[in-house]
Amino acid sequence: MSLAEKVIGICRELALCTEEPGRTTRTFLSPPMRDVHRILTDWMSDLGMQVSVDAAGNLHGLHGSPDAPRLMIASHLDTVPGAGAFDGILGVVLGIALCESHPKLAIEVAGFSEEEGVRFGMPFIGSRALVGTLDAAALAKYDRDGISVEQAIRNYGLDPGQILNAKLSPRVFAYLEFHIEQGPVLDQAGVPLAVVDSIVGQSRFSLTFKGHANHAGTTPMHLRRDALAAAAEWILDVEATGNLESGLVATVGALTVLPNAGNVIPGQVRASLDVRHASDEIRLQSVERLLRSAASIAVLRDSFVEHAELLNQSTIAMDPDLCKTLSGYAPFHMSSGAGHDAMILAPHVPSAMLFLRSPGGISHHPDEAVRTEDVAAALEVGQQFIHELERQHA
Ligand code: HGY
Ligand code: MN
Ligand code: MN
Repeated sequence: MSLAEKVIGICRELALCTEEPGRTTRTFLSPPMRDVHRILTDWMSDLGMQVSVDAAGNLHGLHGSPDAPRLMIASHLDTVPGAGAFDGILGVVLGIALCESHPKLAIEVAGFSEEEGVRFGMPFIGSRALVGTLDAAALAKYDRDGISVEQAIRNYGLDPGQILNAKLSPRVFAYLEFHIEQGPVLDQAGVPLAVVDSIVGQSRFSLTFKGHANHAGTTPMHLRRDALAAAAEWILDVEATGNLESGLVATVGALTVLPNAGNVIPGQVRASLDVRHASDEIRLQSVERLLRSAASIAVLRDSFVEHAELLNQSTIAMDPDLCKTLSGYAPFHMSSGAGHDAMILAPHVPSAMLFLRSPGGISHHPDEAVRTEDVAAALEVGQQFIHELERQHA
């Protein structure tokens, strides 16, 4: 079996570590994360790597001397509900696979505990802990079962009081993240790999529309304060707004309807909002417009709407020197519409990303895939990149 085939096999094995039998769903420090940690820890230990888990639940493996300058190769271990087998995890598995080729450079592989933002609505918990931006407010956020981030860390057997010690080692001089593209660009261009120049900024909000629950059979239409009808009118405005600017995307992906019964007029609806654009100005203007439209729709329907900001992440450029080095081996460049941990690390350490082609442009879906030859190409580029960094740091 080739190393590329081994990488794909391990990703598919880890996809079976799930909260939901029959589909891949793995959120922040949920029970299947223990199996992922065990499988990767066994592999890294066999390679002689020093393995640890920090207070934010990030898995770390160090190959080489603890005192040597080190390259971090990382991505996330969590998934969206009904995920594919490669989003996030491929970047961690490729990092460990590159340690199999006995690099002289010290390499720290990290598997971040949570990037998608599924459990708490707030993304990047693992990498934000590493760069010290996971504050008390973030630790206090709770999931739909009323469990806080802090309690989830405790439930996993870790000490949230040590979060401040879960910091990026000062010995890390560069960060590299391999990730599937998750879109159609490379597939349509017939290109296996791409260097990522920048990652577009994203805003995430939770909006709560509050009307009045009532009997669906006895309440005349003109006397209703239907929170779901208000949210539905706003969601169409979200779609219309996304169509106003090229490169703008605006999505409502999650809805919670209360009391969620067919014969009750919805009294309350919580809706997610995800807005992204390469220009922070256009993104923030679009968000403002959508918050205003939600408020005016609510007023006209004699209802209320509240909003909570969950993320305001600027567009982030990757490190030009690292990108230039990578381009020597993978000439195709593109920006990323998907968010990645690299955008959290980039303000703190020179960072680079290498995309692998997503056949059919499919992701956040069980049909997500990679080609064996593209994984082999990524391993080849990774080895050349490491050798060049070894030469620069010799
Ligand atoms: O949502 C994203 O951009 C990424 O998949 N976390
Ligand atoms: Mn994802
Ligand atoms: Mn991802």
